[in-house]
This record gives sequence, C-alpha cells and structure tokens, in this order.
Amino acid sequence: MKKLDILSAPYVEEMIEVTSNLYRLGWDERNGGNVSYLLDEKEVEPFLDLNDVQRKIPMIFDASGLKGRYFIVTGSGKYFKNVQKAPSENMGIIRIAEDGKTLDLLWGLENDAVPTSELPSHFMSHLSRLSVNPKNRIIMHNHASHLLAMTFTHELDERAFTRTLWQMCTECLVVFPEGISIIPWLVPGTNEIGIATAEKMKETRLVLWPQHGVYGAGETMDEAFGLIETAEKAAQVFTYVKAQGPILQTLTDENLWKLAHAFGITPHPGYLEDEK
Ligand code: 2HA
Ligand code: ZN
Repeated sequence: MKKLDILSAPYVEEMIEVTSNLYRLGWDERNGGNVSYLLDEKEVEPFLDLNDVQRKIPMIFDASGLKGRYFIVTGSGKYFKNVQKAPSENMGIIRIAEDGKTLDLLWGLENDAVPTSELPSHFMSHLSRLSVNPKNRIIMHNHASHLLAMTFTHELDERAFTRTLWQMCTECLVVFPEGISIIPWLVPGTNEIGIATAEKMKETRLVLWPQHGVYGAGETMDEAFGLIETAEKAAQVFTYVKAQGPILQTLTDENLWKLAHAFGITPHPGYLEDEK
C-alpha cells in the first residue's frame, strides 16, 4: 500500500510546532533543548515502511526496557530554529532494536545526523514515567530562562523551590501539585545525569538541572509544554517580584489548601504546612 507523506503525520507537525515555539520563547538558543515523543507502531505504519531501515545507530547505553518502541526525536547539535524549514535534517524517527543498544533509523536525521546527545536522560526518563503512568509519551528538555536564572538565586531545596513557584501564580499548585525536583549539577549527555533525572521523574514531571535548564514530561505535547511554561511563568513573576522590592503579601498555605480542595488535587506531602 502506498505510504502517506510523513510530513503530514500529526506527531511531525507537533514536533515542528513545539520546537518553533520553544525557539521563539528564547528557551532554546543554538542547539539547546531536545524533545522525544513515544509513538505507537500503528501511528508510524501508515507513513513509513517499518522494514526499511535507513541506518543502524549504536548507543552508549542499554535501552532494552524500550526495545521495539518507536520515537520521534530531535537531532544532536541541531538548532530548534531550523526544524520547521528542514524537518528531515533536524529530527528523526527511530526504533530501539532487539539488542537494546542499537537504533533503527526509519526516517530523518539526514546527512549522518544522530539523535539528541541527551538520549540517555530521555530514554531513562521515559522508562521512569511509564512505570508510574503508562500513558506518558513526551520528554522535553529546554533552557527556560527564568527557571535557569532562579537556580543561581534561590536555594536548591526541592520543598522551598516548589513552594516559591506555587506562591507566584494561583494556577501553579493545580498544574504541578507533585512539585518540582532538583538534581545536583552534573555533566550533560552522560548516563549519570540520565540516572539522576530518571530517578526524580518517578516522583515529579518537572526536574530542574541547576545552571542548565529543565526537564518536563507529559502524556501529550501540550501537557509537557504547558507544564514547563507554567513553572517558567512563575519563575518570571518571581524575577519581577524580587526586582520590585519587598513582598507585602503572597499566597498563604491556607489559600493553597483551599485551591487543592477546590480542584481535587493532592499537594506533595509535607510541602504545605498542616491544615488548621
Ligand atoms: O542538546 O540542551 O543539554 C543541547 C542541550 C544539552
Ligand atoms: Zn540543555
């Protein structure tokens, strides 16, 4: 059967849209940021011959837990700025081979490009998220400016950091009731940072990389993007608030509990003072 044009696949369109938005927001300068999107075989099959492997790409770590799974991923060293005008050079569709250590390239990553250098963090985070939510499909990393800046001026305690973000906009607690996790500063692209990020991903969909950026996860592109966008907005408000001067009033824990009840969500245990 004749295959449909891959550029019309909804997930290709979503990747183009999100990378363009991330670039436009200034969170992904140069080759900053990476996105991976878990695809169902049924979503790929109408567009690509699944037996037509363009290239085999070896990996530095074992992703056996994901063998046979399909992803669309951004390319290593590629600029989000360029994804829209040259999708097949800047992204690729891959399948994890039987050995767990090789990728079958089915489309894209033209001119010998390879998937994002942060693939260990992405794959390990996918495994973590899937273990707590089988519907998770997106892992997204970017250099959201105000969150990044806050890792210089705010104490890097997960409870304190989460509380500050929750206090900056009423919606924050509702959007990420589980809070934000923080790993130590580590070298990007390594298995070590992958393991640290993935460990946190079992608890929270947001993980902060000090002096670097942020990771977000979600069932959909909108969820992952909206999550980072909301935390980043809170960080932006924090930046303005600090610049404007002393805080005269804020969201109290009593307010936050009222919100939690109104929206039927459970705040991370211990992050709010006990209810009176
Ligand atoms: O791919 O953002 O963390 C560029 C990065 C690495
Ligand atoms: Zn980065």
